[in-house]
Amino acid sequence: MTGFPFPAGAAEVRTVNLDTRAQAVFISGLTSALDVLPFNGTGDNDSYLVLEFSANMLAQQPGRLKLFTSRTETPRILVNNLITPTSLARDAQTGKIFVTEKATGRVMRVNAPHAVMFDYFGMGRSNYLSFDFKSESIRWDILRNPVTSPSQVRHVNFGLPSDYFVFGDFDGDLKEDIGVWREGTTANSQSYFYIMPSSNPNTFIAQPWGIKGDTPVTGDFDGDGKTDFCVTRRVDNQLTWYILPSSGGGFRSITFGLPEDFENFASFDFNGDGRDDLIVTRSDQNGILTHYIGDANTGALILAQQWGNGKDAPAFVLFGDYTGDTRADIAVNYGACYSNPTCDNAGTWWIKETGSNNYTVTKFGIPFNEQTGTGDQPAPGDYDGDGKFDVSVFRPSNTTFYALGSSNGQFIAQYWDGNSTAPPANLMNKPEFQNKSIPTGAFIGLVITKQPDGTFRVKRTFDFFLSKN
Ligand SMILES: [Ca+2]
Ligand SMILES: [Ca+2]
Ligand SMILES: [Ca+2]
Ligand SMILES: [Ca+2]
Repeated sequence: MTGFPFPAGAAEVRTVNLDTRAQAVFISGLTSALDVLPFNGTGDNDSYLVLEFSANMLAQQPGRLKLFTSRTETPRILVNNLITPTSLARDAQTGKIFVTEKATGRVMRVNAPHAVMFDYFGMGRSNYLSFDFKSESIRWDILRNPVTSPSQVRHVNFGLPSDYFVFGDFDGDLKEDIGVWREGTTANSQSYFYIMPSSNPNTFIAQPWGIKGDTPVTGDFDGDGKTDFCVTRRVDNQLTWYILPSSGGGFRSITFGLPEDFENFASFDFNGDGRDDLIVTRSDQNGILTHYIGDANTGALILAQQWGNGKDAPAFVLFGDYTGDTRADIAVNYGACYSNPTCDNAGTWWIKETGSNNYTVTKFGIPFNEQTGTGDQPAPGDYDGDGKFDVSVFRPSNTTFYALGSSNGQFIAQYWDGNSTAPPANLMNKPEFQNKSIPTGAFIGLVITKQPDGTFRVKRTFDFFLSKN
């Protein structure tokens, strides 16, 4: 390497045409770039790993491993503490990335990167996603984030209104795949995951997995960067998880939790080992919630965390990494209080940081009122693309997503009615544009509410907002 002090932003990845010897800038804005690797090996790539020797040579800062899910957008930083890194390699089977370090003489192993939740375009941010239930099949209406002009959207008819939506990156190309789980019938209990892989959207995968009565759960339990098929089943007074790992090796059955617990549809990694964990939530008679996190290989308890309660207001539980340390945290968003809709807790987000005693409380949006069904619905995701989930809601009354960007606290507002990013004139007088769709966030969490008889009931937000059961 020559060119000390390697000013920030001056390094590039260039393409070279071997026949004409013409060069062109491929990725710019890098600092002391040393190595580049197409993420998917060969073929039509649009994701790249780039290694930087130092983030700032004069300040003796460590090196970084960057992931470009699009070569023109801001990259994700996978590792920022490499000491004199020199080259990288990736094991496609396990998804692991290896980096050599010159000064230390080490080879570092980096966990497989994962798609950002609800990122169907591969831009490293959650997309604005809504569903249209008005026809026989579900229409997925996906608005790319960041929103461009003209906007880039996908409209895909996939799944039936009776299906369960599933979210994940099953083919491991760092883009979410559209998918559903279709429960079997009394006559034929075989159930199926149907997935439209983003790497080959003209086909679909039909994976028989589970039987009638099971619950679909998605997560990357083996840590190879691809979402695995999983269902849970309540048998013999146990809660059993049936996982089909994408890296092969046959299925696993793991016992974790109690039959009366609620497993989250989407799994997250709580200890930062790159594998998603088993998550169940339990309420006591006083409506106090405890979340149990288990290892997906062994079923061993990793964490038991009390957080949130349904005593004064409905409480939405939304797992996700809100602090950006690759470990999932627990957020609880309270709706309007049962007796006093404007009570202090109404509309607050209580976020418990995993691995410390820290938590934050943020008031945001219009509290969801269970009696009237009005107000904001939580819509978790990373909308500003900084690797941290944001406090974010969807407001059905004006079909608008609102988020508080975690990178710098900016207020994000995005109208999206499934067809247009611009609200019609006099929106409030046009009921056909209101309450039109249901946001994604409504599908991945849990909610606890107090019943008229004083008992508490936990439901999946999927069932709660779709008024199932
Ligand atoms: Ca994918
Ligand atoms: Ca996997
Ligand atoms: Ca975290
Ligand atoms: Ca964020």
